[in-house]
Amino acid sequence: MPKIEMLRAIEILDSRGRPTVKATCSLNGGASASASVPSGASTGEAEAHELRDGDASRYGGLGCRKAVANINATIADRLKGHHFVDQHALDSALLKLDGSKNKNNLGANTLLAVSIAFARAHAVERKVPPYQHFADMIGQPLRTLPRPTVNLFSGGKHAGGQVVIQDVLVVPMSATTVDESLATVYSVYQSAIELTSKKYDVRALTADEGGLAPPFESIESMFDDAVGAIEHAGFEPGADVALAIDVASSHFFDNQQYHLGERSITSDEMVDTIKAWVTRWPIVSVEDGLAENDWDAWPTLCDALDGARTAPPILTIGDDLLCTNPQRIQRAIDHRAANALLLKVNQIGTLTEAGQSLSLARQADWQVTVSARSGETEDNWLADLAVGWAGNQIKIGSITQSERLAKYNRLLEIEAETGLPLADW
Ligand code: 2PG
Ligand code: MG
Repeated sequence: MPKIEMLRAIEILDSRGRPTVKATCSLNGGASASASVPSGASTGEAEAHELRDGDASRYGGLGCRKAVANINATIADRLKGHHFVDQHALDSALLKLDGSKNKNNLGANTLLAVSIAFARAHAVERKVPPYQHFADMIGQPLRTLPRPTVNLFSGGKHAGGQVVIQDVLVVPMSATTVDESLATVYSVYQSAIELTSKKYDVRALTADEGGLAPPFESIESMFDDAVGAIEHAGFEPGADVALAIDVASSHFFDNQQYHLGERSITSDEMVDTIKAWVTRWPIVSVEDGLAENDWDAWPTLCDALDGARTAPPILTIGDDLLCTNPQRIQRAIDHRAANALLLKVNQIGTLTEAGQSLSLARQADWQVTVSARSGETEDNWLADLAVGWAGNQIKIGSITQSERLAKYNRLLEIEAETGLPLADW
């Protein structure tokens, strides 16, 4: 049974140059491992509390020294020398120490760093790879590798705001391996650079997750350009490479209206708009098509997308809507508000709670996309988690920045090691 010998944390910087937390956990048998936590920009209201120092003179208030001190003092003092039979036991102790509903006391970023560092150290102690340990944690066998959904174009809060929707992603549909998926995405990404730099007469500039962000005239031209890039790369749109979108619509919903550039429309009109998009373009997944608290309209969207196409089926994914929170997921299941979960463990704060979210989604026969955040580190645990928890898809960002590549490269490594098949759409 693992006994915690040492817990230490330091403040490091994420891909936006903002502070975040890295924790190291050592067990008495000598196993030791670290984990760093990511951070979002287009965050949901219902996310667990991310603890920041609030001292405006340092990193504009974004420092994580309090979170680090919470680990080095409060948490280390209480957990050192204690045995934890499994992840659930460790996470329960963390939740008890925090004692608040929303991780307001110690911070979800603080708890997650410890939760994942412990999981990894435990995997080392068990002499199994982290992906195997994650699978054992939820009592499931390894099944498949997650199909990559890769950021091509960016807007919204991750770019200059020229278009309100946040991501247009490409999904290699006919690829049968991670390796082939990434080679496919590379060709599409290169042709998108070529086409958009000519069309908009700008150098290819990238947004927070590496997506291209030329001055698109409209949402529609963003979709047209994505399809153009797929064709120019020699693939058949929809059959070989499809599109997924993160509308991130909570961030342009105000006064019961969706403010789509010059147009302000109602929830019903937003559903009609999205339905028209999926009819016109080969879109197979719509994340946060509606705002996080527009609960009444979500079942209409889910129905509309369900009926829009059967092969391949269109996912109605909840991100801000669900915040990887079991209560919100249960509500969405009860109301048929979505049929897929975007799973981001830092939205909830511990692996155990994220595992509960996963299991609710699975029981409802939902698909699960395991997702990174827009602020990431070079840590690669996300790839192991997505494999261990058999995510149907993985969303990491584009294929250009090292904080993203760390995860893609880890997926390639896991593929070479396990030979697991790629998940079907
Ligand atoms: C999202 C994520 C990742 P952020 O909205 O899905 O793209 O963004 O981490 O900023 O919430
Ligand atoms: Mg999102």
